[in-house]
Amino acid sequence: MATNAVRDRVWTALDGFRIELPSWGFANTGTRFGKFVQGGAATTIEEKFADAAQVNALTGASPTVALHVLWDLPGGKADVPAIQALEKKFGVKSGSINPNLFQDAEYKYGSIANPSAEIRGNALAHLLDSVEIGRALGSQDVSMWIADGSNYPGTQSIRKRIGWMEEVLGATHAALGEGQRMLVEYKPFEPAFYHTDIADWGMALELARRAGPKAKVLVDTGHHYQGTNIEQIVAWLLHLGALGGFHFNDRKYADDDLTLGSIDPYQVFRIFHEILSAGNDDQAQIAFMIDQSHNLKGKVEAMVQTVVTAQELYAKAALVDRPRLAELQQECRLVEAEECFRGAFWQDVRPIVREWREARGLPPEPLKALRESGYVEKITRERNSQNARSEFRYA
Ligand code: LRH
Ligand code: MN
Repeated sequence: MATNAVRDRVWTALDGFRIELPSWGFANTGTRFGKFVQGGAATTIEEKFADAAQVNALTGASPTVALHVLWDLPGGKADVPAIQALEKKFGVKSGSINPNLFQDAEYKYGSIANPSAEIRGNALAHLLDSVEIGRALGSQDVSMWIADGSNYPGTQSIRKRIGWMEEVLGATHAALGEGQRMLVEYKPFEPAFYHTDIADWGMALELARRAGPKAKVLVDTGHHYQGTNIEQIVAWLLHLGALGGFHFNDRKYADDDLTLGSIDPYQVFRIFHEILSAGNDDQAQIAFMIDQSHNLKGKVEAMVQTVVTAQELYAKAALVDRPRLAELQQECRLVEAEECFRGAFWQDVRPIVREWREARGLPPEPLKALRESGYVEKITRERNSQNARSEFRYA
């Protein structure tokens, strides 16, 4: 039976834990080799808000949904009133605004790093639209992933492209309004396979710093080479006051976008420990977001499972006796320190988390509640014909 102290620490942690859902996580996605269409997948922004609201109602931890501009606001700023109506209807707010600078044909050789000043201008225009949309929706973050890069040595000037990116990111930063931030996401490769212009945390950090004080770094857990110590990067970014947020997912090999904690839950625990070891002010600045694509798992089910797993891993990290650990670390009492640290990870917090849910008027078992709600069957009936029409061909 958990002591009151343990229970209080877990409950306090869960009361403050929020994680944002990606609208695209509810839509039919796939790999370049295939897309397995699900009858209940969301194809409209209304359906994405409805699914996000369902996940929030079951978990109590996901009141915002991240939007990808060209996928969710194809009309740009003109779509803002419709989004605001959906926010009211479903009780979930728009979260981070994600520009799309990776799908238009003109961005074949890059967007903000493209040799063509005209194309860089078009990319800047899209970023400024995204800032405008964020301001109109009252969202804090414009979260940008730049897919730019090249596939063959010698085919692009890496140095010139750095300068071009700085110009565009500086102009974007200048347009940010009160309370707005821009998050710079890095990724080592894909879709570019020789060089990627923003490939690691150092490049993202320097570009953010040069853009200005409202620019921070976004850590997508799937965007690291094998063997990279991600929590060390997190510690550095916290130390530098440059950590803006996370895209959580999991991977065995590359940017697999699998569900959080499905491959390496201890990794997420170690990241949460670095966050919880930071001061409260720092913690408040850090946006927790999910960025996954559910090709095989049911999309709403996978999202509920992900939020529940994140809550449980955050609760475990909250159980680390940090003052004791600091003592043991200071005295280099290695095994005791490791047992103090890892011991929290071994703790089964699920009974305490269930109690917390009941105390907060939430279903004790969100996944079971989802199944019993018949929600997935309902949306599958409603959306099947729409999804049956979508076809995918690689070549
Ligand atoms: C790129 C990425 C980025 C999103 C996309 C859906 O791999 O992580 O954050 O724009 O996934
Ligand atoms: Mn991402």
